Amino acid sequence: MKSRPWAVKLVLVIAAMALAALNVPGARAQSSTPREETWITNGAVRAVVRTTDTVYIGGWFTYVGPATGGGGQTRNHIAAIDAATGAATDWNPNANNTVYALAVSGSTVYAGGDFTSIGGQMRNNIAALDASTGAATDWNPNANSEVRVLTVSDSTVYAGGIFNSIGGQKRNYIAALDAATTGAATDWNPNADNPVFALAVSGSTVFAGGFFDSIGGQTRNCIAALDAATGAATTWNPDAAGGHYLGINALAVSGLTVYAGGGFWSIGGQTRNNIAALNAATGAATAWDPNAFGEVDALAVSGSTVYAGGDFTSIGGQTRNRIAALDAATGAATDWNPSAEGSYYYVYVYALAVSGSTVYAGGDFTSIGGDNTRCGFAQFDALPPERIKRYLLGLDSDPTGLDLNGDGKVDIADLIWYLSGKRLTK
Ligand SMILES: [Ca+2]
Repeated sequence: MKSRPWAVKLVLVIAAMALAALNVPGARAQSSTPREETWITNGAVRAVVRTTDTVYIGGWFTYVGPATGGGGQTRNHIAAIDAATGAATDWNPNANNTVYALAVSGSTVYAGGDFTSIGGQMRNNIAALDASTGAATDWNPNANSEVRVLTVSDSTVYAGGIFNSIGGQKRNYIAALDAATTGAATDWNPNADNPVFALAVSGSTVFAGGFFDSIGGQTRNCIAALDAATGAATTWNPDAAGGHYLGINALAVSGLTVYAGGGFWSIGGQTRNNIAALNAATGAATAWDPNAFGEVDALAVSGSTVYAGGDFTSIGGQTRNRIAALDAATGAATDWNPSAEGSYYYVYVYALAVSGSTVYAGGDFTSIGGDNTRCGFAQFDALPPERIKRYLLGLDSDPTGLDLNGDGKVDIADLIWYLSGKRLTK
């Protein structure tokens, strides 16, 4: 075999450049193809929360199982997926109707939805579940209508939704519940005039989004910042307006930026279609402008990437069907393009979660990332070069699938193998 040292050198230089490029913090090369082993559902996934070793999902499904068919389990509206294997664990709270919201704190999984029984107990629309057994604890705020969003901060569980009473008190659409007691509402009472669908806590501020025109004692159109001590609206007032349907469905806070998604044509004093970044101090829209064509229903921020889900068909200057990764600096869509598709006229990605180099997506899609067997739930891992880099740097100890050239070890040769186009893995 004729040796070509110049070609070897070129490949090594390219590999070194690629490795250097991959070392940029937050620059994560994500696979657009979902992990095959991770189980799917038979219906929409509305909430996804990842803990150290478990991915909790909620929605209106009644079954979870392998995408290849068979071997699944009945799981009504809520399930736990083993983060390592992708298969459901034995955990089975068995809700009798939709779970819209999940939040985890320590050994407790909080669930919100429109159920009347869960974890073996009668629980109206909100419950706390033992993370080991799936049994409902004594915590029982008893909401009179749907709970759509939950977030936990220290000893407080914040709830938003369509309810007018919760935790033993009259509370319109938003409440703070004592996590330590049986779920009693605290004195905190922003008293919105319409539903609250998004919450994010940052320090002593609770950011709220939804369909309201007033909250915390002030006129606030669909988005507000509330004092975590008093419940009063602060002066922060991005004032969402316009939209085929006007509302804020998703909020995410990262440093001094509040990302907002929903249906709107202007916010923070600027023209912004359905997604925006707002200064956390002033409420003004930053220059970031991905301009989504269609609603944004889910947001997740990780490093220099903002993941968005919804029913949009373009965002960040690119055609992107319902799921996209956006550069947090420029608002441009990255190359990541799983494209969620479905059998309905409207298809949504409702929930996103990021953990390390893994992205989880939930929705009512029946195909995503070119996998036509994948219904409801998908997991996206880093591309092999990114994982090889992390493995070689000792940041990840899992060599599964990284020996691309099949010589029994994972090293720089595998990166070269991938970059030379001999991609053994998809
Ligand atoms: Ca190898």
